[in-house]
Amino acid sequence: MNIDNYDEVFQKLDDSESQQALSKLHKYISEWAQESKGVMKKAERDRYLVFFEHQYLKDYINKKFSLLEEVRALGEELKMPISVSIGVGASGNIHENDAYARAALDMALGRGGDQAAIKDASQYNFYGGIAKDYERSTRVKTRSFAEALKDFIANSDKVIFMGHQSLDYDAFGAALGLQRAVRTLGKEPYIVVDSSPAISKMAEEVTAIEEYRGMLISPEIARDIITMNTLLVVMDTHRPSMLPDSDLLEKTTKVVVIDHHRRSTDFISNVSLVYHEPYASSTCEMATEILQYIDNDKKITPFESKALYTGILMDTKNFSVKTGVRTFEAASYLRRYGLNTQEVRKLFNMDKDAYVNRAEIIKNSACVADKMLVSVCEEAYPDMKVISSQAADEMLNLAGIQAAFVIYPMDDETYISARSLGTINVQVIVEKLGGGGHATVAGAQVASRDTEAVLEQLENAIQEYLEENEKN
Ligand SMILES: [Mn+2]
Repeated sequence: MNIDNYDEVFQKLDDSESQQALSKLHKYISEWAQESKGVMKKAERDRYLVFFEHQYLKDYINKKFSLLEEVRALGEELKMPISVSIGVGASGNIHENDAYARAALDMALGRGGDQAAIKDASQYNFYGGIAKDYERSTRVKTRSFAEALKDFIANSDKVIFMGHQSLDYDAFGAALGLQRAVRTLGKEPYIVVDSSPAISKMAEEVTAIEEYRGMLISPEIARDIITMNTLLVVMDTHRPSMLPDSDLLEKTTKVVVIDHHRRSTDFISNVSLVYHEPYASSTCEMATEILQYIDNDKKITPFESKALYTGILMDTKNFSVKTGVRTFEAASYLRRYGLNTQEVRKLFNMDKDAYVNRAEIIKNSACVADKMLVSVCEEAYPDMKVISSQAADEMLNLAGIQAAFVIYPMDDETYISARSLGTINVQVIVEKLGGGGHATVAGAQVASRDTEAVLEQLENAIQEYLEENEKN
């Protein structure tokens, strides 16, 4: 069990307040352990170990790990982001359960904390996960990651950046920013691009810049030039299934992951270095911070600052969600290095047909539950992936709407685009249909062409989600 945000919280409280809060926490945890006649040990200042018999696990599950709620209430009382994360190992022997519990706790923390994860020999199950991702003000992690990344770059023959499939401005912008550090350190950078329409305008601009000649490559070319000594930087995802070419992971010994999505159960396995911050607004925010710690004499260009800024803008919906102090600090750094915000606006101009189609999707939406809209499309419009996510985003501007879903057919499957303002966790909802993402931006691909059937599955998932969160 981990007390989340320990340093943040206890730095801000005065001595007597923090003593009181700690003893309350200790009491809650000890009472919780007694429910199963278990044993509790404080392992570190922010870590507890609890041992209990397997027969009591179902009671904890039935009560939805009531400790989470109690601690959250204490946090609200103190106006501090106090929460606990619980990792449970079950079904193995004591040795195996220890390892499962640690893995489960990592998973709970990677998903943003304030939740319980249970791991047994075959799977993970999650409970809770309501608190928002709180921003941490300490940058120790960023600095040490930047140092390590610099070493990796300097000791590799070249660097290949790879974002997720259907590359977006966040993945692409972060790669365009970080390739500057690679050049400064005297190595050749490459960026793997697919034919994603979402980034085509910026990709055109890249091809027109002399210095970038040959930098954008297809997955096929990446396979050709990668060696065991090439650094492969995976951006804006940590799931092998999301990559345009996951075989590349096997072709080098050096894989780095930079991502801000909540952790899902499939994490790239052979990573050398991970920078995973679910509280960060965007990969571009993380990349901007990293650049500040890789001491460049040669700073980023105005074009690169635009690319980074565009990713931040996309993922925060114009600085309205997941935007923290560090997001604005990153933006102000970019402005200092030549960001031209009017240039950014041109990237978002859209043609009339696309605009009309998007409006059509919004027009056809209906309430699927309180504060939630869903629009089902029988046919996909051109550039459907982009238009559907824009439509879902746009629906959040409607009064009283907290979450929006767009369902549409794509090849032999049905896709769901899900967006939320934050109070409804759409990640948890689409996970029930095999999807993923994070609390405010998520999606799923269902192996069925029957959009009505998928709508029904989504309705059930929403119902289940609402029942799970009834108390809150
Ligand atoms: Mn992103």
